[in-house]
Amino acid sequence: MNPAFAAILAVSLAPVPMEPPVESPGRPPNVVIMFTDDQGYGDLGCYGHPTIRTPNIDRLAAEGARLTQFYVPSPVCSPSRAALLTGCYPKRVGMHEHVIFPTYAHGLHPDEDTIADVLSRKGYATGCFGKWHLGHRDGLLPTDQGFDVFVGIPYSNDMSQFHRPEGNKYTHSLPFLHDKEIVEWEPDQRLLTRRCTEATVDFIEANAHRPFFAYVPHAMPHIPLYASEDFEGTSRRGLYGDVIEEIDWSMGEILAALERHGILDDTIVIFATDNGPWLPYKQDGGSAGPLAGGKGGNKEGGQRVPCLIRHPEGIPAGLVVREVATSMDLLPTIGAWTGVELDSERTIDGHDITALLGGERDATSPTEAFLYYTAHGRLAGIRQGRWKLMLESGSLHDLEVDVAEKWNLAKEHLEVVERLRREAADLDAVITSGARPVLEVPEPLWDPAIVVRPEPGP
Ligand SMILES: [Ca+2]
Repeated sequence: MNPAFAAILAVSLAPVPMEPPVESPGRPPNVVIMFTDDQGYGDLGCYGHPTIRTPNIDRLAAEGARLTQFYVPSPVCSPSRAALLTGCYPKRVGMHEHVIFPTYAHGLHPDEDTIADVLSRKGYATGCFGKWHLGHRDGLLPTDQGFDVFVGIPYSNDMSQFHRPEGNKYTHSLPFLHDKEIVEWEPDQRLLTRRCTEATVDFIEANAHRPFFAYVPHAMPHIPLYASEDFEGTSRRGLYGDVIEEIDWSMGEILAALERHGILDDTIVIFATDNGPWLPYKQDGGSAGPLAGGKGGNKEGGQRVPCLIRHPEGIPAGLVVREVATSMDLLPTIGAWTGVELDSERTIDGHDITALLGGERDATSPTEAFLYYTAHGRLAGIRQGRWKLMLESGSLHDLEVDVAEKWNLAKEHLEVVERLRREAADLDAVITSGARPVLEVPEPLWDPAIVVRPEPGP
């Protein structure tokens, strides 16, 4: 065992000062959201992967809900993250036009109400541990968006001249941040999952006596893939599987920390991913299981992702939700479960899905229609009920029957095509007319062209 890991293990095995579980009846539940990067619908044991082992994440399915038709409203990182945190279509918050690159000056407007903002107002401790990717200038970082603390990287792990296997267009180095301070350039990416897990566990330990929100957007399995030496070479699915199994270890560490403090059942634990697998990277990309397509596209594999939610007070164990739900629903649903009031003046697109998750018989999705937007924010399609219409190709699929989108039924259902075309245009027009601006920040926090060479690895 390497000495660094031995030291970490020693710390994690050291007796934890046990505070008695807080049993004050009015205490709202804690919230943990793990949101991984570019992990496909098929990349978990509980979603049918034949060789990747994910017992800790699968535990959420056994003890909570597994959603089979859960969507993110963009097939790429930044818009998807904006939607998760604000409960809005990316277009409504101006974040629909692709991802934020290191030279960009804009980001999610700090006036938007993120999950961290609303929980913070209710007295929650809030922390973000992983990859942010919603703006990296002063005023746009996690600590400007409702988080008390941030540990991680400001954008994708490939956004560095040292870290892209092919097609590298970057000229600078990747920073690792604590709040807004650069603590390191070119962090050892083999340790990213572990470091962000340890920071999350430390945060839980420090805040176990009060309500908290931990947002854990792991940088992995976005390429380039890295696992720590304890995981590299240990899975049957190659490096990609090693990375997923380390993410599963991370979930195990977090669940164990909650159990140590007697607060697991007082915590809403959510696992989801920001978009589908990055297929051009072949074995370094994941699997969308039975779905067609992947990251960057509007086929189901790009936008339908795994989602598991454990919250014994609100969800019966082993529930499978087959209705449509979206990442935009998490903010209003968490609001309902925690008793946090959302700003009634602010329009959001997500819906409270506590009834669906409560396993109520015949509960149906409150999402009347779901709009698909391209990676660059153009309206691409609509789902309503069983039907999915893609606007440009005019193809119509019955997703209840044809999950792989193989059979175009447009000719047989011309009236459905016409109706969906109108509805998509109308809904998009409403979002566009109510859209709110991003914030541009003229001054960078660090020189975007800076190059700091990584330390040679051991
Ligand atoms: Ca992503």
